[in-house]
Amino acid sequence: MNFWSKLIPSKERTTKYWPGLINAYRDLLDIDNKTHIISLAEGNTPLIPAPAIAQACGIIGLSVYIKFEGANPSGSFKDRGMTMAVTKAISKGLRTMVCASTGNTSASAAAYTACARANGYSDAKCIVLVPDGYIAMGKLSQAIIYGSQVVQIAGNFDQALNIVRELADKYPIALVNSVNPDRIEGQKTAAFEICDQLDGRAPDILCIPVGNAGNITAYWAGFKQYAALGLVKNQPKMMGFQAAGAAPIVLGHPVENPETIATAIRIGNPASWKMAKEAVEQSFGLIDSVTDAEIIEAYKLIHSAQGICCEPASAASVAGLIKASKQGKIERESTVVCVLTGHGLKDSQTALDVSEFKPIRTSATESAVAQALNL
Ligand code: AN7
Repeated sequence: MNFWSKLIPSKERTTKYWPGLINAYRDLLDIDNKTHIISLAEGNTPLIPAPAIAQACGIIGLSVYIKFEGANPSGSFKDRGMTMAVTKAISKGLRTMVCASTGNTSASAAAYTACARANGYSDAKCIVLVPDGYIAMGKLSQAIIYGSQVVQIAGNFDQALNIVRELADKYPIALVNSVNPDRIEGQKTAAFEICDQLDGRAPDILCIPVGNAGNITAYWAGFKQYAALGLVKNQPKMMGFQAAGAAPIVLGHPVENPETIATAIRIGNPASWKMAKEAVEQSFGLIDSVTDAEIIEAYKLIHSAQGICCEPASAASVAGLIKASKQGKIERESTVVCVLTGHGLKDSQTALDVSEFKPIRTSATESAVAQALNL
């Protein structure tokens, strides 16, 4: 009997229509009833039991779950914050969204701006600044096809963020990076969902990749709010993981030229640095780095041993859990949730580059195929 076999079969073969996360958690969010919501039915992402990852940790009685944020409409957790940020920007009368991005924020901002156009704001526009040559092709293509104006700068994310902050100060445009508190407000719903999915408990440990540090900040806000409301009795230890070549919080100083294969978290001076430290300290968690080799090993394991499709940056959460397990930092019988922040199809080139499973070419006959396969 595994997790799935123990579930009671439901006579209801269709689930109720999911109203999007603002409507689902409206009473817990800073939003009034008159606001016109811009939503793509984001949220309600699966919490998937991950026995292969638990096994790789080698800790007795460990339960590992994946919060699969790749199942959001634009394929990443950014949609949670973006439904809120674009909704609020539109309600304030702003029509142009701007962001700096390592890729996912730009895809999400572009998607929600298109959604705003569909919902009566035909003049809504989106401008995204990305580091030229350092964003995964899937994300770039999303920003383009959703109809945003992409600006590729000869610089990194940190420089792009400085530029968009200045633009938003000077012009009547909405900054939709996670320095905008509306983004954090939307993203904290992921913590609510995890507690709901675990039947009114928070996990013992939450493992999460850290880039600009908005998401770890949002999760901690969500867990604290659920505990304060008495909806859960416990709070998780927050364990955040940066890529070793882009690990300013771990090192204790900004990194001028961050480098990692996990381009989504190639960030040297996180905007929510202080809040990330607070989350880790208040929850008795930790912040650590994982090397690109550890990220890629976890990335391959998540796919080939577990069947879940995530991008390299997301795999930092699992790589971090495995590292912490080996260091004796994970207690027996713990319930751990690893957040997989973005969908693997955004960066299929990395999958092709790193996998040891290679396609074989044959002529188109049964015998040639059988021979090539050594059947
Ligand atoms: C897949 O898109 O910063 O610590 O500009 O895309 O909240 O920044 C993306 C970040 C983790 C880190 N996983 O989250 C952007 C951007 C994925 C990401 C992070 C990002 P934060």
